Amino acid sequence: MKNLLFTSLMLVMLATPTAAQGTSYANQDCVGAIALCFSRYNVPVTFQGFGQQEELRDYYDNNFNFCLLNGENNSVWFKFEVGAAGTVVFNIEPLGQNDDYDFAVFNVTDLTCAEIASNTAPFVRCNYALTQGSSTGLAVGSTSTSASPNGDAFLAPLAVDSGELFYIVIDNFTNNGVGFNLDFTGSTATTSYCDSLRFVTTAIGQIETAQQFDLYPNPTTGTVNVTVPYTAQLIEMVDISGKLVKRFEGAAKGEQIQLDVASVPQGLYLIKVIHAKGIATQKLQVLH
Ligand SMILES: [Ca+2]
Ligand SMILES: [Ca+2]
Repeated sequence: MKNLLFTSLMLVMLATPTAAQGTSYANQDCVGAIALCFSRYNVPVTFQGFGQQEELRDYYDNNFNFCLLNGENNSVWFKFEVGAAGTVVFNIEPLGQNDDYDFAVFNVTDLTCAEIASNTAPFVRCNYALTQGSSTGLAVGSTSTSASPNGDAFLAPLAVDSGELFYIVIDNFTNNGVGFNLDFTGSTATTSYCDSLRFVTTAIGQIETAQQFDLYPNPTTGTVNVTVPYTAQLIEMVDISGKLVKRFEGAAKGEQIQLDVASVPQGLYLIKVIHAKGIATQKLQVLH
């Protein structure tokens, strides 16, 4: 059935451009991934389309063994950075009986979202099993690391080490999903930080450009001032591997936020401003 659906979808997608319509979420792209802790989450959101960038189709086109044959359909991206080593399990429980969630997990340690987009970040789990209305994920007792449409709903737990960084894309095969629960509570590993679940909407075609906030001085040796001409939900400083260095929750329109980077190692960083219309990013050089 999934293969038939896949074939039909491919024909539709070949016939028409695949740009998503209407509202999407910044979290539908790797760069907007929400950092998770290993607890239980409720995600009552209908994700439609692939966001601003269709990372998975490009990835699939260049990775023969990647299981998500139809690329990125109706997706949302999460990430976790490992605190204490251990195992990771999770359960994606659909809230709707028609929803068939699939997923892939990428090891992005020492890499960035750019390596997923350029097809060089390794995927460590990939599941495309037909699981309409039922759960899928990683579970103790499972041994597979990848599943085709007729494969196992659950794959092997992931053994992770401290400091490693992983991205998870959860993709709904149907386009009218009503959300899911995401439960990591059986994991023995821990995470080093997590975000609140905040799904930032962005109108297609209206994502802000990198120049739309002020960042000075740059390069800097001690502090850097960030001024946003709009209300921002979150300001993040990440290193080039994607690891979070600093975070500032919320900034009013025109407010100047000062980040102290005196204790941050010299190097190149990204300042990400997350706001109602998307994510704006600029490079920051720290010199000492
Ligand atoms: Ca995407
Ligand atoms: Ca599935």
